[in-house]
Amino acid sequence: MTVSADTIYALSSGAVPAAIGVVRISGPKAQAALEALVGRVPEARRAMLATIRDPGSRETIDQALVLFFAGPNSETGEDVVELQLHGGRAVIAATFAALAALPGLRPAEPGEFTRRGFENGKLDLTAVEGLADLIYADTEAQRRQAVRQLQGMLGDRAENWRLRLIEAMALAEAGIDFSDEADVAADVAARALHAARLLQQEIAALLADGRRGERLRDGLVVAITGPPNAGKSTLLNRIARRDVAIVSPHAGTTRDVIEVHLDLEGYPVTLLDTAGIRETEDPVEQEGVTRARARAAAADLVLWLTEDEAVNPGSAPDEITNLDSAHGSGPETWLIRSKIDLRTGSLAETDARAQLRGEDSHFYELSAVSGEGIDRLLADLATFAKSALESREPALVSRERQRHLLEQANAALKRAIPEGERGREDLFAEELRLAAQALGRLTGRVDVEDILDVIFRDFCIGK
Ligand SMILES: Nc1nc2c(ncn2[C@@H]2O[C@H](COP(=O)(O)OP(=O)(O)OP(=O)(O)O)[C@@H](O)[C@H]2O)c(=O)[nH]1
Ligand SMILES: [Mg+2]
Repeated sequence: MTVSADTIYALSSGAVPAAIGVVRISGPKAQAALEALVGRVPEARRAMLATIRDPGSRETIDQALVLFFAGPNSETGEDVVELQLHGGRAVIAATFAALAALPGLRPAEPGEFTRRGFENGKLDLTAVEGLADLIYADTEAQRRQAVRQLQGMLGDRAENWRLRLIEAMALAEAGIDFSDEADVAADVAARALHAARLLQQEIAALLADGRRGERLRDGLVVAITGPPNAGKSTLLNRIARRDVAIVSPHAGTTRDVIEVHLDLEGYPVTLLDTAGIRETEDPVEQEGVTRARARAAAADLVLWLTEDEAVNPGSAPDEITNLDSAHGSGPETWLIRSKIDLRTGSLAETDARAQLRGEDSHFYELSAVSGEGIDRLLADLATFAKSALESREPALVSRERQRHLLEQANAALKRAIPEGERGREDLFAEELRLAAQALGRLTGRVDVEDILDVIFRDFCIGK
């Protein structure tokens, strides 16, 4: 266990003023700090109502609920004090001033509490990442995924693989040692090879998840594109239920890409409004069109919006085809006919045509002004997001860092297997070592100093 010399403190609850402000103190002087503020220390893990006083002036700062957690049974693994104060600015400021005056105490850096927890073996790196994701989760599906990570679903599996790899390495090395006794050598080598094959299959299976975890963490991207004036910005505003984008009868209003984050039945979707696609002399609009095309090509789904009544699901407009062919297989595209409130024909007729087409076809007719047809689009978007992000097996990989290390382990195992088959035990063992090292980095067991800063940087102070 690492014992830091410094004792750290921070406001761990949200912005003040608030009903309650939680100040946490962690480190070797935590207990002494509590004694200085309160005069006594409650039984560990028992809440106590106490008067918080400035240790210098003895002036009362606040009445608070205080808790003491004796290390190593605490979140950081060190002695931890929690003060549940009234969440007023002056209360927190006076408490901080009192703490700062005590020897050996200093304000915490962002993520420092969690970092101490990691260094003291309270949670592995994948769980730390899960904790960060949990704090930033916007939707139910993201929360569920973050909780899985925090609970160690990926970390435990990686650690299990790493231990099995170490066993296989030991077998391979035993094979080298027993090379005089051919039977023994052949037997242990075969066992090591079998273990490596199994591990490689398991890691490859985990990686073959269509990047669902990463997509869930980042949110699916849905781009609204189409000719100028089709009503793209009006549709975005309607779905966002606020005036995010400027709407005007002037063709070529939108230039920048505008993003709105949606929670569709628990699934995160980023909806993009883009510049209307057309040939133009205006250099600013040209840049807008370039950006629109680029973002649409990289999206998970494109909504092609047009008021052109001649366009129908059978005849995809050229622009869609261009969008697709530019990137081989482009994103799935749904065709939407806008402004149906302006149409002279009756809506009953529209409904009848929708019936004929059947519910599967992704062709929509709607009015962003009257709201007609929006519900069906939103329902289908939610279904799309659900099927893209969810499957029976929850995805365990949620970040590029994790995928990269698992791919390294997988690649090392793939190189190891043919070496093992050729009886080159030393090369076989070396590749297994590399695979184990990659898995060790995933959970933070080895060689992690360089990546720690990157991970903890994203945390807030007090976490
Ligand atoms: N009647 C009616 N008018 C609409 C509808 N949607 C948009 N409009 C009008 O059409 C005009 C253009 O709407 P925008 O939302 O700015 O169109 P856009 O596709 O974002 O246009 P650009 O940004 O220029 O590409 C505005 O005058 C809107 O009020 C609709 O469903 N019904
Ligand atoms: Mg617009």
